[in-house]
Amino acid sequence: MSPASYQLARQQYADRGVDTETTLDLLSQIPISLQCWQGDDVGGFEASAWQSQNAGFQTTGNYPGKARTSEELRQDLIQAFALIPGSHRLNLHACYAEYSSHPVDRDELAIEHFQSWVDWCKEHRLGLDFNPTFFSHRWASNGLTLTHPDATIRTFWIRHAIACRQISENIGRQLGSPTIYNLWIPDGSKDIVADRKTPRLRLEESLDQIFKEHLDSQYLLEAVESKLFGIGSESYVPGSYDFYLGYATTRKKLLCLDAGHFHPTESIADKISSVLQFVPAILLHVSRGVRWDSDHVVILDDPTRAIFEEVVRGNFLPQTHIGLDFFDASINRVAAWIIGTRATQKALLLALLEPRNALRQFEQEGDFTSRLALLEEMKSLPHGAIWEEFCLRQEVPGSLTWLDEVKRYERSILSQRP
Ligand code: RNT
Ligand code: ZN
Repeated sequence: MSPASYQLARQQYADRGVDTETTLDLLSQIPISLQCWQGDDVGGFEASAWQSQNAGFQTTGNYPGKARTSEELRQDLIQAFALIPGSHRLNLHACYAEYSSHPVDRDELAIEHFQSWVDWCKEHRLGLDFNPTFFSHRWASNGLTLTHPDATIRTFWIRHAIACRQISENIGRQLGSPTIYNLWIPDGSKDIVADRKTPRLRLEESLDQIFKEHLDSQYLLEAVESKLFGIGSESYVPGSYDFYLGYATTRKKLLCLDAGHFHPTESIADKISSVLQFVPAILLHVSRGVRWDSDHVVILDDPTRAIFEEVVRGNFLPQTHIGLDFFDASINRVAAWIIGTRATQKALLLALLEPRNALRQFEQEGDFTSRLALLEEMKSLPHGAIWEEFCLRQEVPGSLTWLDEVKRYERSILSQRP
């Protein structure tokens, strides 16, 4: 029996034509892909031979307890998933490979190096998404990969990207749910370039080689991710938004929209209905940039709400894949996952609780006064009670009691990691 607070809230929404029961059902069916890299500050556990400290992005903070091995990362993820309502996915990077005997370089990676992750996902009923890793590697140390002028280096990265496609398809097959493969490269230039054209031509050529072999879209969906700038690529990024919008449109790829990859006042919410007229689907990298692409933990803020309002209002849920992309090393890393995922789900819930039909009708009739009044009215409806009910039905703590569990985990597990 649901608590009285839910019954009252349910009635208030029903009075405005919103059925909270359908809403709760729908919300429970929307998976969020949790980024593995939040658990170890985008480190990965590869053989140190390949690595070089040049991630292309900055993690700040030194909160104790970061995962040092795949086992620890999985243990932390289990704790996070236990306090997040619904059933979700894991988003893995190739630099989280595990070698049984001898380490191989990135262009020789195969499914065996990720089989433990796949088995673990199967055991925990999680979908698994996958990314080639073009950073933290000696051949990415000058910041160039698929646009590198040296064909040897370029082909090394092309081989890596192809290997990752095959791994992704295999994962999708094994788990019976398509793996989202997302390609992002760190390539760019710190200072003014004299030739913006050639690296883009090279990128197009590299991508076409990578995607040449046809793989089954029943098991594999492929996205490309643009960026405005990065640390060390302030002046020029060949894989810009315009570049990938054109690429995804002409090659029928998914477009990845990372909330932190645009001008600070530019919102990805408005892009959704435009790009979905031309690309088959989108991948969201839900993130929170503070003044720059800082990858702060996602919270229930206006930009995040606007993204999901657009997704729901346009009926775009079937064409929208939701992944998180933030990494904060200054707070408890498990709590960061939980806060960011729950905030994303709350933004979805608020969007689903909108009286869409009424709003649309006001708009069609030109009654913009009523439209604005209703939108404002909805903000003070008791959505907290609906969220609590959602958590209750999904058997996770609704209120802040989840934090007590994380604190216990911190005392017994995280604080034991030197
Ligand atoms: C980098 C991109 C990319 C990465 C992950 C680790 O700016 O946002 O998505 O954050 O692949
Ligand atoms: Zn991203």
